[in-house]
Amino acid sequence: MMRLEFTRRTEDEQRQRARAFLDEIRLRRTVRHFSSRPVPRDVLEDCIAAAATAPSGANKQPWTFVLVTDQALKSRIRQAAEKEEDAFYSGRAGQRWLKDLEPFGTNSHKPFIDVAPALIVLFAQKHGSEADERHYYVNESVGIALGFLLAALHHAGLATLTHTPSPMGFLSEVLQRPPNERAYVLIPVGYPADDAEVPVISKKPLSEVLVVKE
Ligand code: IYR
Repeated sequence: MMRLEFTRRTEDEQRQRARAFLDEIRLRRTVRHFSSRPVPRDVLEDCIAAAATAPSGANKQPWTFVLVTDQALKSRIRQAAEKEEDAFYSGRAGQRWLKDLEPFGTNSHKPFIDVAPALIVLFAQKHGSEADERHYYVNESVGIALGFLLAALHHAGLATLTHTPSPMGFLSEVLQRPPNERAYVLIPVGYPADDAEVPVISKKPLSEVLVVKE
């Protein structure tokens, strides 16, 4: 064991920082219209390093981040994703799901995959590279790392989209990942296009999502 490093803050500081974070994260939007303007590699690496500080079951860190900026590779990924999405939108999803997606105006056309300057593909590791190394709470752990990553990228000034073409098996193939890994999410990263639009949505008020017992 070692001594904890912890920054103690006054309640006023806590209030100020909590509100500042809220004001900032509130402005994060899922972006589907990207500019092709390149993004600095060191910024992406710092954001991925921030994500990789996430807590995980038994600190197994059951994740791999694949950063793709190669144009040909992005195009292959787009092509494979659109093939799956064609099947999704033309039947696999079912009526109900398609109805729920209507407000977002999504379809099987996924230009953001090869227009965005970078893709981060997050893989979850079912177990370690040797099958006898167990991983625990893999979904929870990778979900937390994803949350850190989205917050870090937004904080740095970059736009993101959490894209989950389904199924995502093709990503293992195209990106040559080992069998203990499965794609968890595909994240286009970059700057919004000048004319980017987003759907009009709202978040539930705190009173609907918070239950206090005191
Ligand atoms: N993967 C599809 C469908 C889709 C599903 C949900 I749930 C969304 O919130 C958004 C899209 C697509 O990316 O179009």
